[in-house]
Amino acid sequence: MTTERSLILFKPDCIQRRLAGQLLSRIENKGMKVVGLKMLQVTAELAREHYAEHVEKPFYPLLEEFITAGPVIALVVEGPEAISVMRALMGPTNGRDAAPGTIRGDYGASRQMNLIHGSDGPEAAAREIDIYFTAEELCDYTPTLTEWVCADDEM
Ligand code: 3AN
Repeated sequence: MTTERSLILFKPDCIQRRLAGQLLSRIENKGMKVVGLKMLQVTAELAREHYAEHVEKPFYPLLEEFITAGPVIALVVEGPEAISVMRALMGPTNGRDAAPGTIRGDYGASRQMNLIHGSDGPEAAAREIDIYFTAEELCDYTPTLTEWVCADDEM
């Protein structure tokens, strides 16, 4: 099993709707380890870097307007297969397709205002973590409950 890191964003709709605490609880309850966390304002330049694959697409201007419309909270989450675990916890991009029980399924019904971003693969995770965090901002620690959350051969 691979221990992975994923870059998570609580998007401006999440912050404005005061849902950050509820989303963080879901991540913690799942057994993921938060190794980085900060609030920031995404600039147009940062948005273009993060969403490089979408910059030329027709919907990009609206996406940039949304992601820069208010502060976000960026997190780095670590755990066994953290990337796919987080994507399952979030649900699919469009909240209307997201099953109840997922974050997007429980809190929204929009493709754009879908509350949370998570890296979609190891390369994206490395690139995105590097965009939002310096190495010094990430904490290396072992939560004392680790042995009750995951077996040795799962880490
Ligand atoms: P995710 O948020 O699940 O990582 P991405 O990276 O494919 O999804 O898309 C990021 C954002 O880009 C979406 N939340 C949505 O706002 C916008 N987006 C993606 N695909 C489309 C589309 N086909 N039409 C309009 N907006 C889109």
